[in-house]
Amino acid sequence: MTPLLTGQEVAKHNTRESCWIIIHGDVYDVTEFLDDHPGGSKIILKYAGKDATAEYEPIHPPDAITTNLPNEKHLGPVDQSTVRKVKVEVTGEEKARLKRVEARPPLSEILNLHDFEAIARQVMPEKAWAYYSSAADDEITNRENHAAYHRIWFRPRVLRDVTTVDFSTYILGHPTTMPIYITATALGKLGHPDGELNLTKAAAKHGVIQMIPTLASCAFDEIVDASRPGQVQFYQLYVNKDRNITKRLVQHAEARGIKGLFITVDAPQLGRREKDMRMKFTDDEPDAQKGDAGVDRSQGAARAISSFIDPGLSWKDLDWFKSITKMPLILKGVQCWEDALEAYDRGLAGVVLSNHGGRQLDFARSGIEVLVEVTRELKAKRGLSFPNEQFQLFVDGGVRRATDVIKAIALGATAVGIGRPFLYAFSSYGYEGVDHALNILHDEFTMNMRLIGARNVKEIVPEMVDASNIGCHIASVPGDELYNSNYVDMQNARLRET
Ligand code: 173
Repeated sequence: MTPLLTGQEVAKHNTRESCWIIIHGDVYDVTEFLDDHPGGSKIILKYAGKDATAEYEPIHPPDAITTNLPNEKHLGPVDQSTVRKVKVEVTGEEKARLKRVEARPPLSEILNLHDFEAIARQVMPEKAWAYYSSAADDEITNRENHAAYHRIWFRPRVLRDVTTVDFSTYILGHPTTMPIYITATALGKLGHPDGELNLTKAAAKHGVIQMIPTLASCAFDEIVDASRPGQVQFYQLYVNKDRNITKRLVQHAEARGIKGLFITVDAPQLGRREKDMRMKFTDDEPDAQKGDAGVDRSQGAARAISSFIDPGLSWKDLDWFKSITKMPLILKGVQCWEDALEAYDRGLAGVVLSNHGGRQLDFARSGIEVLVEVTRELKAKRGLSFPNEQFQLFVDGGVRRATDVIKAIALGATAVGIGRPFLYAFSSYGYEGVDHALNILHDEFTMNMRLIGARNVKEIVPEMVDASNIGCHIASVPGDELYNSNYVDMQNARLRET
């Protein structure tokens, strides 16, 4: 047996000419990889000769390093007792944050999904909060996603004996206790060390479906392994320029029992998320920001790790997907009826009407608004009625209340995706937070189903909502905060000083 490497030996390789790092107790020679690292070389060099696990973990799947480095660069395990812990200086700011973590209210005081966001904002590391909360450009669509629900009002029915209400339903033929699913969001470990597993466990307990993201912090297999027997999971796919990689991912997902493939179609290039960009995940100096790979490294973690996504993806690729998998195919990120119709005509299983949580095209309309035109046009052009088992419509973005979900169901959605609220729940309270969030939604469903007079999901019908103003963007366009804060108010005439 070769003797274990020591921390002292590793520490000698702390330069661009010879750069070794330790991740999860193993030593890697990354010298030749430095300029290929999508996140830039600077961030690696910061850990040259040291243990980089803490920095690496939240933003890489655990196997990223083993799959990207040739075998001979894996130098073997290090004797952990000889590794000097990288001293993380606890700044005053960090101390203050830890105090705020201690000051979190008990879950019993968290009354709604907004509360999780309010707490997360105060207790999350600043970078993580910036990444989760950020959205495209002026964040108009991000806020419109929620505001759009304010343009839909209820027309409840009364005297219907609502002693018991049941809001369970089926998504792509699979049962769920509520007409929602946990949608895919990247980089779960930025918010909590257990990352996406918090969602898997809570989804199991509540009988709801989790969509596993391509860019999860936890390994795909880890997330599937954490599921209970029979627990249904979907997979969100970013399509790689290298279709062999995509094929491997898709077929592996299918072999592991994934029940639906949600292909993201709204992100040929990642939107500008300026809150994220201002945080600069990398410590690159300004002149080092354009790497050899042409990846602009000034633009936050998301941009850096998304350079593999294929902007060349097109309708023509869909037949290929059908040829490599039997999983139902759903397009995630459809934004007008024309594309929904195309998806239907091409025999897909459904579409998610989504603008990616407002993180892509600013001034994209909300999913709920698009839902209204999609049901109208697909009825007119193909005689479809919704909800429809053969072609299912989903929406996501801006959902904070069961009333939001009920509005979408009334308008023909099969189910609604919820993303950020669950991230905020586990970032502030771990698994228990997600459990509590799902309890809140459950209670809200019970009450609101009673109040609108629907005993089951089938009884939530279009007549129960007035969405006639949904396309009216005059009513509640959110303020343009960046612009407003720069605008200097005009002044009225004043009296002279005496
Ligand atoms: O919205 C996102 O942040 C997202 O989808 C993404 C894409 C690539 C890398 C990281 C996150």
